[in-house]
Parts: sequence; C-alpha cells; structure tokens
Amino acid sequence: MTTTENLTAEQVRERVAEQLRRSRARSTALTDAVDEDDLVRQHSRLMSPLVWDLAHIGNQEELWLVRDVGGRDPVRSDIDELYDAFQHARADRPALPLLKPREARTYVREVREKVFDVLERTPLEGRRLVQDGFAFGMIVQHEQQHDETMLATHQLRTGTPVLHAEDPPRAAEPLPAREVLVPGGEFTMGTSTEPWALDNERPAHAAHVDAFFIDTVPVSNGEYLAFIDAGGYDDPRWWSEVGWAHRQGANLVAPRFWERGPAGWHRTRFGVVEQVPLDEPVVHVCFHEAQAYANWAGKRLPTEVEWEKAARFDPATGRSRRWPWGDEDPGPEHANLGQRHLRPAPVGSYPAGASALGVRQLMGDVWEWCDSDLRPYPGFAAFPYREYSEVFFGGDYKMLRGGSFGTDASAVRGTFRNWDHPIRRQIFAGFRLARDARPDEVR
Ligand code: AVJ
Ligand code: FE
Repeated sequence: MTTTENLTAEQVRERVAEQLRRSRARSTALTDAVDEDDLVRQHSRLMSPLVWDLAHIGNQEELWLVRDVGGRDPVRSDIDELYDAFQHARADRPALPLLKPREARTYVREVREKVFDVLERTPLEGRRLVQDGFAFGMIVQHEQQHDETMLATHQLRTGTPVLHAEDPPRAAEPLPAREVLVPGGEFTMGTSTEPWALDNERPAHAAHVDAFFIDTVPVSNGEYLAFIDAGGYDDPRWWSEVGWAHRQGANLVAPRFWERGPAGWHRTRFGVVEQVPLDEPVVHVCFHEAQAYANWAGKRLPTEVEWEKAARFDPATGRSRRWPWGDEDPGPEHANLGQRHLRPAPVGSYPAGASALGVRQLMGDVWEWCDSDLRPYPGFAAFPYREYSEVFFGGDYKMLRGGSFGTDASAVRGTFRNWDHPIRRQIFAGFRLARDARPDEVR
C-alpha cells in the first residue's frame, strides 16, 4: 500500500476493504476451480490440501482481526489447533479432522463479515497494531501469501487444466545491456516508514556493498538448457558439497516439471504440456541448481544486500526507492505480478519496471534466489508475533526476493523478504547472476 501519511482514516478503511475483497476473490477462485475431492486431497506431500489453506486463512484472520483487534468472542474456538501451522506438518494435514469444504467456506465468510464490522468501528490509532491499518494489511498479505501457495498446489496437481489466463505482453524494445555496474558504498536497506512492511523488513539501516555487476534480466530457459547440455548436472565441480549431495540423493536432472522428449524438452504448466519456451526466465529450480548454474557460467548469485541495492538505489538522488521504478505502486506496465498471467514474461520484458540502474524484472515473473541466509536486520524487533519471522532466523533457509507472476502486489515490495529451504522447487523461483567488479572496471 502507498504510504498512508496523507490518508484519512476513512481512506485507509477504503483501501483495506478493497484489498480484503481482492484477496478473497482470489482465494475463492483458487478453491472454486476444483471439485470437493480435489480440495481435500493431498496433491503433494510438500503442500497442504487446498481446504486447509482456506480455513487457515480464515483462522488467522479471526485470531488477529476478530479476537485481538476487535476484542470480539471467537467465531469458532474449537479449531485453532487444527490450523496452527506449527502444530501439524503439511504432510500430516490431510489426515486431520478438517472442516469440510462447505464448512470452511461458511467459516471464512462468517469471519469476514465480522471483520468488516470491526473495520468500521475500530479507531485506526492508539495501538501500534492498528496504526495505518497495519493488522488488516498483515492479514491481506497473509491471505495473498497463501493464495500463492495454493497456486503452487495447483501447479502440482494432475488432471484437466482448470486455471486459464492470457500470456504476458512481449516487450517491443530491444534487450538492454546484459549486465550493469552497481556502485560500491552504502545505501539504505529495509524500511521504517512503509506502513504495511512486516517486521523482518525493518528497520531502515545503512548497508554496504562493494561495487559489483548484476545481470539486467533473469537467467532464461535457453541459457539453463546450455548448462544441462554441457553436463552441468553431472559435474560436481559446479555444485557446493551439500548441493551435490542433494542433486545425487534427489536425482535432479532438470528443473521440476520438465521432461525430455524425442523432440526436445517439454514442461507441464498448470496441467498443460508444452515445449519449454527458451526466452522465459527459468522457474522451479532450487537454490542449489541456481548456484551450480552460476558457477558453471563463471558468475555467482547476488547476495540479498546486493539484490536490494540493484533494485532500490537511485544514484541520482542517493536514496532508496519503494519499488525499482520509483515510489508509485505497481501497474500492469511495471511488472508481471498478481496472477494476471500463469507464466513469467520473456526476459527483457517490462522496460517500464526497470530500476534506476536499468535492471529489469526484479519484481514479478520469478522469485530470485539470493546467496544469503535469513537473518534479522540490526535493530530487528518481532512484531506482532515471533512466528512470522523470528523463529525462522538461523534455520536452513535462503532468501528469495522480488515476487513472482503468482505474487500479489499487496504482498511484495522493494523491501519484502521471502525465504525457503534451499532444496525447494515447487515455488515459482528462478534467479539472476552477479559478479564482482574488477578494479579496472570501477570508475
Ligand atoms: C514468508 C512466505 C515464507 O508462506 O510460509 C504464511 C508466509 N507465514 N503464513 C510462508 C506465511 C505464515 C511464509 N513466507
Ligand atoms: Fe499462514
């Protein structure tokens, strides 16, 4: 959401209401697209049944907005434990006595009706939790995050395709330079002013990078194919020790959802089998594959600090932008966000979304693996609950930045931080390359 400094409480309420409606329309579309059996089934041990995500969305909304912000009685006090992500691993959720699809739909509707009433009656001041509508924004983002998770479940399900969307637009402009120099020195990382930024994005602080080069576009399927064809999956030289062990144990030979046919590589995308499009960013690779590709290509992955500087730093003013293109919220010309399309756009698309330094497609298309672990920023304070970020610090997680075609604009920003295990491939993640600048390349 845009900085709320100049918005009246009424305008904040309108924004909240609009965002709540948008996220619910998406959750509804993702769950109405399939039949009841499909909703309660486990499509992959990596994922919850779709009906769990739906009721979990409602439960999280009830806990924070109905009970905490609203101070109201529980809508249902008997199901909190079932929908607590820390109580049951995803693989175990189908066996739980979950709400049936009809009950889950009724539940989320009842919660939502109360929430609109709470929104009307709650002064959006006095408590940090409600300042600028934060708690509502947090719940909008939570729903959109689970919608992206449900989209990944859709990608894992087999059967007749049920999701459809137009292809993203193809840029008419020629490809930019393949890499740009990011100047060394300090910049402002993170934020203390973005009203709906989550705890791990805070506070704004000075971060230093040495000068480096970053690619203007993500690595494409065509480029990734050259790594496969060069035997990259069979050469331990390119892989870290843990990466190689995983490649061997999981028998990785290509991105997830790819299959080699007599006439070249195919992939399955939301139930449709198609030729691998060479000019699209590669997606469904894990951190270890991204790192191996980078080593093979003679480059490396950017660190998270480098990624954010390339995305936000404006050398003309010295300040950090909210988004790569500036401070205004994303429009369809800036980035492939919001599940408007069911695939990344060809590399070089969205010239209007380029950063000040000329780096494209930082937001949307594919999440980008960074060579950094999940760590708190200096001055981090858990808010409003430790289980969003803090309990994950120091775990086996690598950072992902920028969002994918399946990420809603309300659930990502220039400062937004995402993370996952380095072996995960069902998420919509790809990567771009960086390299150190040689002294003679730095003016
Ligand atoms: C921050 C995206 C890794 O989806 O697991 C959802 C967000 N936290 N419910 C996730 C989240 C609680 C989280 N990520
Ligand atoms: Fe959740």
